Amino acid sequence: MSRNYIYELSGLEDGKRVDIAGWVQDIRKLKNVAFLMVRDNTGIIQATLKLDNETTKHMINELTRESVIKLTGILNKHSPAKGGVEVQTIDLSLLNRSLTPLPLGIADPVEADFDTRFNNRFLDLRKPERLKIFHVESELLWGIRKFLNSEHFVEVHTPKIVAAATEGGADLFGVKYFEKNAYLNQSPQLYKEMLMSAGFDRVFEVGPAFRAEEHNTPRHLNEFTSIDIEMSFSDHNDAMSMLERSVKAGIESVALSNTFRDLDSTEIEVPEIPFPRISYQKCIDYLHKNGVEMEFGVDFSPEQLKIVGEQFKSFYFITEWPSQVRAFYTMPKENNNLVTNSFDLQYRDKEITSGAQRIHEVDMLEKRLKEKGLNPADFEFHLKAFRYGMPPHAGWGLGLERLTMILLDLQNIREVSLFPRDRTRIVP
Ligand code: AMO
Repeated sequence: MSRNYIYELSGLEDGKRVDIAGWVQDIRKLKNVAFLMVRDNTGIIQATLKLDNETTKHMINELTRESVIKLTGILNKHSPAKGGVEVQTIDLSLLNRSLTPLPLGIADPVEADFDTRFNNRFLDLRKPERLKIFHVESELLWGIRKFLNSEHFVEVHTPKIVAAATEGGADLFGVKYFEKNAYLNQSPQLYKEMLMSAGFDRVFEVGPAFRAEEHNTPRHLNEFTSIDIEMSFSDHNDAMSMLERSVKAGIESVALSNTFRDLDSTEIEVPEIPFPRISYQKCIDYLHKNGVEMEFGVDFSPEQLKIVGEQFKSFYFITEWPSQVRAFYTMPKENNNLVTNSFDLQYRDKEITSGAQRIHEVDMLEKRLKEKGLNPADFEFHLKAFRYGMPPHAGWGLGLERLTMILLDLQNIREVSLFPRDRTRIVP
């Protein structure tokens, strides 16, 4: 079906014949004329329709809000309607009539409660401000993909049904895999590392990660999208540099994009790199200076991160985490085994990415597995890749929803997930 997108119309000549298609957001009937507000994914426009015959009058009487229509008309650029542009309808077809009443109004000034919105997410997503979130997310990812591609990373797809945990034994969803027990993968960690042994040099993956975390917070989903990289002959500093350049490229891509069409353009600030780096120990010192207790060897609480984050305007790295709070594969620092060559990328109080240089020597890796209470035999398929020539390597995992959330200053991660999976929600 050939048609004009609504965002294009203001750029066309007055008097031009146009075809538009979309949803009827609002209908106002007078005696001899009807005004329809027609919305597509790029904008909204008023269409006028003369009620000068019985067929048209009948059709308008039958028309409900959110019905899908197609119309042909003449563009009027001297309209008293908002924006000064309207379409004077010549031909209107009803493609699909919406039931009434709607479970969720699209243009209602008062926002519905969270459950009503997410139970009717297909309607909730019709709101232009929701659609914009996913345009931003798409553009952000596109920018990061283009950047990684220009840096010679190969995009890969690793299994999501797996036999072993990556990020420690807890928080795993079990699945029945014929006569065996399997899990939904928490992260592509082990597979991206094995690909370093396979000689891929640089890989990235964008895919789902599953975490059976019991808590319900505004920052956690039970299924999220992870952007992962792994790079050979590299350490944590190389990985941090690749990360800040990736984040900058993604945000730049959003800032330069014109895909929002008629939607309000967002004020996106492209961050300057390099991002500041502060060690875990320095964060503790800062907390102590501010009268907040914190022991070495535990993770920061959200309240502690709020205080640490006050020192920075936007992105910063926390480096040199203690080995107690990092996964078994994390490389210890050469002259100080208490800490690791690891980092988190933070945006104020929010964690966006974790990464590290990895252990590439098999004996050390086995030792660390045991220290973490894991059984090396369960990881034999993985350890094998380290016995026959594993290069030094490093990488990171970035939560796409978290990055989108901070970019748009949204307070709940569910807003940036089309159909969020949380502790209580699995439908729709
Ligand atoms: P980590 O477990 O820290 O590290 O996860 C990496 C990033 O993924 C995002 N993230 C989440 N987003 C939403 N909901 C969740 N439940 C959730 N959990 C994590 C965060 C986080 O920073 N294998 C390592 C990465 C690596 O070292 O390469 C890993 O998975 O943005």
